[in-house]
Amino acid sequence: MPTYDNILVETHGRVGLIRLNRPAALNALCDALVRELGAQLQAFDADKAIGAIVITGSDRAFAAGADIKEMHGRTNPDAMMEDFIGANWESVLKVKKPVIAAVAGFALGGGCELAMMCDMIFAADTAKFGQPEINLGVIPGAGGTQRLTRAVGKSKAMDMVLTARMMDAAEAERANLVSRVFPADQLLPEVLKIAAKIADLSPVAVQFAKQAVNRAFETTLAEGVRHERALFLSLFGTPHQKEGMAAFIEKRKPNFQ
Ligand code: CO8
Repeated sequence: MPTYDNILVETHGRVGLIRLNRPAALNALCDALVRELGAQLQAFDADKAIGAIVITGSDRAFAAGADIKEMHGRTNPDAMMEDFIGANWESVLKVKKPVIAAVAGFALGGGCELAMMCDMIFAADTAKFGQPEINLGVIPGAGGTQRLTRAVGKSKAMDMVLTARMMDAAEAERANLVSRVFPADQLLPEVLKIAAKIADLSPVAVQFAKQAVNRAFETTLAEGVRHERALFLSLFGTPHQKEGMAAFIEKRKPNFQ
């Protein structure tokens, strides 16, 4: 397993786990961390032994945002030329396998945006989500105004982005920002179980399912349904469809690997 300065990497069976690991800065997403995260996501995506990926932080923080100390001195031309929000920040979006965020503690600013780029968010009952950039004289810059609005609706998104208030786990679940909430000590074991279940399914069907759901955010209903239909039909050309349906009929567990 590669070693990095700002993340820890583990495998649990077919699940790849990435722990954000800058405890002294509440996992603030400095350039080096974001680069390392991108590199490991790419490595897990390319690894046939991995079927799903989990990103988590510590009990105290998933990530408290982009690194304010690193951003503070940046000028506009520097920021434009370095493309500091570009390729690495969006590396999660390029992953074909499911990426799950397991959030305990603070998920603020870029930390909340990173979680929202994942395919699902599971939260500990200690989780706190927020887009507090307005307090710093800026606004969210890695998709926060768009993904939060699509997840929780306009009024709540405006409330969060304009007042910088944090949303706790219970509110985040009610508002559909997160899919399930677990007691803090159960979060990682439960998320690893969910990820392991997904990782044992047909990798092609899982990839297509992820692609089809994501298309719902990008296109019209009619085009999205056409896209879904094309993916659905193409799965009938895979051995996984034969295996999945045969296993049902023969009353046994399918073997997709
Ligand atoms: N950046 C850098 N350091 C941080 C950050 C951060 N975002 N958050 C916390 N830290 C550091 C603190 O400076 C402190 O370090 P030190 O001990 O050296 O002073 C350490 O982490 C512990 O933090 P606190 O002492 O503040 O801990 P508290 O428990 O008192 O407070 C909070 C916790 C409420 C989370 C508080 O730390 C806080 O408000 N943090 C900043 C949250 C924030 O504003 N996030 C948004 C940042 S901007 C952003 O994310 C833009 C995203 C754009 C994406 C694309 C750009 C690359």
